[in-house]
Amino acid sequence: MTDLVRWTKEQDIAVITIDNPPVNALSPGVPEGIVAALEQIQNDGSVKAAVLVGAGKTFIAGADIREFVKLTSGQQQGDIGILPHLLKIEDSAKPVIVAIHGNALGGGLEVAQACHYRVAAADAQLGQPEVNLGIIPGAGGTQRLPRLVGIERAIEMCTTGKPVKAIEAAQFGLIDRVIEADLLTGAVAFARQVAGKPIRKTRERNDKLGSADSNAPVFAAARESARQKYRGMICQLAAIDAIEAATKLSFEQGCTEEARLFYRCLYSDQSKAQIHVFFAEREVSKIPDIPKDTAVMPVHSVAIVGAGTMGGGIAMVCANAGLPVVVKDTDPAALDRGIATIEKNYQMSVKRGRFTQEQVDERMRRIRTAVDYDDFANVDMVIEAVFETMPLKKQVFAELDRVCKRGAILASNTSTLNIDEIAATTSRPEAVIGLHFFSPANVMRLLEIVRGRRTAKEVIATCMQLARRLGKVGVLVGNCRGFVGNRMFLPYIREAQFLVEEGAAPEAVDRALVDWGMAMGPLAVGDLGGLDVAYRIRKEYRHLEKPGARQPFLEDRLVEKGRLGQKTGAGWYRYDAERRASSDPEIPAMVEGWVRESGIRQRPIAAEEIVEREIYSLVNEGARILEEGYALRAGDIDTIYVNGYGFPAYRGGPMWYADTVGVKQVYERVCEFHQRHGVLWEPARLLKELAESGGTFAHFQRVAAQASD
Ligand code: T1G
Repeated sequence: MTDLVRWTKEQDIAVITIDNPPVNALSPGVPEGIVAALEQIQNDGSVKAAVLVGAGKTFIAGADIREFVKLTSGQQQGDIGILPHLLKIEDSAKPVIVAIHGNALGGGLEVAQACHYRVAAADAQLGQPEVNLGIIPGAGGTQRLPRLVGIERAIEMCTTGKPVKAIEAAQFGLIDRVIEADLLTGAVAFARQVAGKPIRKTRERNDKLGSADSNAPVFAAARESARQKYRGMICQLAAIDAIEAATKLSFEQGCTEEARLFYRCLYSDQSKAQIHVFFAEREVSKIPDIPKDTAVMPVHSVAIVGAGTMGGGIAMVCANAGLPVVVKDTDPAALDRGIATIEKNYQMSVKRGRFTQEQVDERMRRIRTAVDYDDFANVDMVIEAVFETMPLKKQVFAELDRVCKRGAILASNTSTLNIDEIAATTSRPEAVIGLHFFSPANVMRLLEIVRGRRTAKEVIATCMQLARRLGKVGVLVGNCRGFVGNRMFLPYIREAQFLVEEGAAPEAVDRALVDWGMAMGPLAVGDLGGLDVAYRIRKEYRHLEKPGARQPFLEDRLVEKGRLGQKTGAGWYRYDAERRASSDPEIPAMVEGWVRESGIRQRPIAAEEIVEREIYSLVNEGARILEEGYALRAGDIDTIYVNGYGFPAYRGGPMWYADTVGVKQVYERVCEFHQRHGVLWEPARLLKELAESGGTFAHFQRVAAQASD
């Protein structure tokens, strides 16, 4: 018995319990504890079989990822060392039945595969999510899983990383029985039924491994699809290689090949970046001056002002989380359009199998509409999502201040406007906060939570918790222009225009970033969001630009020609009725004419320079945001960019990427750009400091500059 693993007896059945909160990770001592318990059980003649369970809310959620960081950072030598313990479980003379509740992920599912039988609660989830960390299963999962479920299912589970529900897993043989009633009682009863029967070891089952001829096209198709779906990533292809090894080699040789592929992935920059993203996404909820026990206000009802694209998406997010929501719009026609869009989006989700029709009906019943504030008096939270102008926002917040109960949270979905200025129109600035959703709000995981100068800690704590309830990654940011995400995005899309002015074709700019890993090129993103949006922001804030700063002009010209992007069928690209993009032969001619007028001399620009100028513009502005205290950690910025701006997780986010390249190298390039392109490339003080001190962004942390008064 160790303090991580204990066992008890239910008459003739032993129950081995893993107790390593919060997620029963396979930390050092856990695999050893299971094996030690089994050895004692072998010697206890009164025991016929053993059931393996997890204490708390879940079974094993995988290997302890922190141990990987110790290995790859050189703090620790050796290997993860789980596989030998699983062989001992499998070699138990008495049947071992795993009983799964919550999650059996990664090493947790590998433990289950090494057991002789698997039972689970109906809502349990089973998966091999290692690719989300840039690795592959490393404890025999690529060898045992195909033996249990066949190669195609194994490939799908290991390359998508998506978990499956126990009921589905039972249908394809991964689970032997779904227990509807009490799991432990059901598992012990099941163990009694199988006790004494011949034991089947998973590693000896080869009936589902197919033949070289039948497998070859499956592996070829899987590799082709992985190359397209996971552009630039190595782990999915490595997982396919390991599963193929299972069909060609003995179990032992297959495990050796799996280990070789596993460590190659683990020590790759891609995996280090993805593991950084994993922990950064969990770190964002830790706010230095807001302790974990800060009071959280009840949020049982939400009202939304504005039934446009954002208002409708936010209503869906709330309804999906079980919250009753009222959507108000002054214009009944806008309300009808808003509801129609919500219904259309839900029908798409039904088509894609995300929701059943019953679930959609349930959600639609939670959404009510209103043309006045009558229903706002008792709501716990209001989210304003009206047109992005300050006068309108101020008018709405003055009205909310009049009609909403004391204690209600008043939030704005503004993406650029000053939260303090909005809050100042109310008698309760401490209740005002920014909740910046990203479009489409019902899809994008990111939520920027904007702290105003007077926002109360309880309001912030409540919104951080609400973000999790809404299935969002909530990141706390300071109240500066464009907050964090959009403030960094401004120099990024500006630099894209400068690159075209200087001679790069629009397609070349976008292709360079997409080939590098971005989900979409900066110019195509402009077309998606509408070139008029950035045009209006540029105009509104031109007076705040640095004196003598170069101004981009191409998008202004496009907008003035009515080319607003996808919504007008033309922007940087031309779009057909299905909004598919194609190059527009008119663009090179127009650009050439406008550039000639400007006197800018054009030159060939390599993809490498395009990527550096784009990504380093993010890093430089990110450094400024950190030094000014508008973001708490570099990891927060990385979490924002990976979840809100299509930044590849396998590059870790802009700040992590800068550390990977080397802050000194980034700084030197930024200085060169400063020389060549002027004041907009002035290096951030923090970038300079870290470059000169040999520091990294990963360790830079600063308490939010704005402590509430
Ligand atoms: N290792 C270490 N810490 C972990 C962990 C893990 N596997 N999983 C979670 N945590 C910590 C997390 O950092 C947080 O800490 C706390 O637990 C709660 O997590 C050998 C190679 C299970 C679905 O990829 O997906 O096995 O911030 O906030 O929302 O082949 O955690 O409180 O200090 O996420 O309820 C494969 C990773 C590993 C699953 C629960 N397993 N975990 O979600 O809680 S590789 C995974 C999750 C592997 C083998 C291979 C989720 C969860 P803190 P949380 P949650």
